[in-house]
Parts: sequence; C-alpha cells; structure tokens
Amino acid sequence: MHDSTVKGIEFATKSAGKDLRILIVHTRWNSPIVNRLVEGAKQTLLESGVLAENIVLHNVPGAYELPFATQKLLKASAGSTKPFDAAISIGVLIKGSTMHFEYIADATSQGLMRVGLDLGIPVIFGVLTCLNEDQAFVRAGDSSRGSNAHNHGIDWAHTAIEMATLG
Ligand code: DLZ
Repeated sequence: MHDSTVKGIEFATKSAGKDLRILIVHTRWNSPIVNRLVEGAKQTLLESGVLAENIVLHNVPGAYELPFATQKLLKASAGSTKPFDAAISIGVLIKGSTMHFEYIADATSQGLMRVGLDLGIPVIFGVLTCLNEDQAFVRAGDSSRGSNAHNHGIDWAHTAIEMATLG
C-alpha cells in the first residue's frame, strides 16, 4: 500500500525493514548539513522497523571517498552471517569558484552507481549537489533557511528499504 507522498514520490508506509541490515556511509565535509541528512535517514529506518543494531554508520572525509568506502564495506560484509541489504551514501557538495564541484559530483555519482551494479546490492545516491549552503540546508530539512524545507535523508531511507526488498 502506498499512501505517503514526498516530493512526488510515493513510498510504502510501514515498510518491512525489520529483517534488513543497512549501511550508511557519510562524509565529514559539510558535516552540519550531512549530520541532519544522516539523522533523517536513520530515524526513518528505525520507524520502518529496522533494528538499531542493524544500522551501521561509517564516515569518510569527502564525497569523492564515498564510492570506495561503500564498496569496501559492502564487500567485507558479503561473507558475514548478516550482510548488508543496502547502502545509503550521504554527502553534500557545494559549488565553489573552481571546477572541483563538477569533477567530484561526476566521479561520485558514476562511482556509486558502479558499486551498486557491480555488487548487486542497492546503493542509494544520498549526495546533494547544491549551488550554495542555503539550498543544501533546505534539502536537509532546515526551515530557517527557506520555504519547502524537506529532509532528503527520509526519502533515501525509504528508497533503501524499497530496493532492498525488491521482487
Ligand atoms: C575538495 C573538496 C571540495 C572543494 N568540496 C567538497 C564538498 O563540497 N563536499 C565534499 O564532500 N567534499 C569536498 N571536497 C573533498 C573531496 O570530496 C575529497 O575528500 C578530496 O578531494 C580528497 O580525495
């Protein structure tokens, strides 16, 4: 049953998260914004029935490191008794005055897609690519920074559960 609409996407409510193990890899770059996104994702996973001990957090320096770390941690868990069912890779890129933003955004999105397809485990793209800090805070649910604030970490958690239980 689908009855919860978030930014045009309908997610199944009370998703069956109770048997899932979810990896969250997040950056330390832009941590005030990233922490809000991680909290939104974590809270939503818990509300969807994922057990606290089955939500594993790992941090890396920046977005460019997300694909490598996500791949390494997913691979390491593959042989364990309770491998990860999905990963959410979270970071915030804010455009500066050089070409850094474009290179990192491109490499990170391509890299995360590749990790998911190569390993056959859903990897959720939790990277905001914003033109300024206000845009990023609004997308991390901070209503003091602009109208229509919404924490995208919530959507990423729902997406992780849906993709982990696909089929
Ligand atoms: C270097 C850099 C810059 C300029 N901006 C960001 C950013 O906005 N968000 C982010 O997550 N990381 C940034 N980084 C760091 C790179 O992602 C990476 O950590 C370094 O280039 C080292 O590989």
